[in-house]
Formats: sequence, C-alpha cells, structure tokens
Amino acid sequence: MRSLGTALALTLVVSCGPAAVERTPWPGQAYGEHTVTLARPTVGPSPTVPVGTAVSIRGSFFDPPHMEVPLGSVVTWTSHDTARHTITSGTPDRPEGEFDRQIFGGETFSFAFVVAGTYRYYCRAHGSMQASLVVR
Ligand SMILES: [Cu+2]
Repeated sequence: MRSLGTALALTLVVSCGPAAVERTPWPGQAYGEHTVTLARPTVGPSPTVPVGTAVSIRGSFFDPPHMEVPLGSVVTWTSHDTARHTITSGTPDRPEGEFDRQIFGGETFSFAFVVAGTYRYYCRAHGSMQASLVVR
C-alpha cells in the first residue's frame, strides 16, 4: 500500500514538471494530472439573469425583462420611447396595486423594494409588455 502511494506521488511530480508549466492552462483545461477549474460561486443568481436596479423601456419592451434586485434597492425605470407607457405591478389579468405609474419618453420612475419576493409588472397601454423582478 505504501509503495503504491509513493509511485502515485512520483507520477504526479513528473506530470507537473517543467514541460507542463511552460504552457499556460486556461480554466477547465487539464494537463495530465494537473487540472484547473473555474471558481464558481456556490450561491447567487443564475448567470443568465442580470442583477441590477435599472430597467430601460425601449421599443415597447422592458429591458431586461427579468432581473434580480438586492433587497432594499431602488429600481429606476427609464423610458426611451415616445409612446406613453405605464409601469404597473401585477399582470393585465391581475393588477396588484403595488405601483402604477404613467411614464413618457425621457422620464424615469423609481420604486424601493423593501420586501423580498417576485414582482411581475406590465404596461396598461400595451398588454404584451410584461416583465418581472425577483427581490432577494
Ligand atoms: Cu406601453
């Protein structure tokens, strides 16, 4: 058992020798026994969901349509459209009354999220404009 461990240790030293060191590994690439992996956070949002506090309205879309918001943040919507829109909590079928603000091009609307949860919102003028925020 002891001799097997020594042999394995020797193998590791050889495979990590100067020949391997001269090349620069990139994350995820392996050289023999030597493997480099990307450090990933074990907690946190999915990489596809942006975290932030700013939402743009452009071309009758909320951008991003889904966003994570740190608890206690003030989210600001900015309209770049000439059309009148609203930022209304809930869905067209089920308004929730948390916020409901008319917004014109160049204007902003801000709302502080002090309670964790998922907030859906939409535009009363354009029912297809729907988006959501996850506050955590
Ligand atoms: Cu609209």
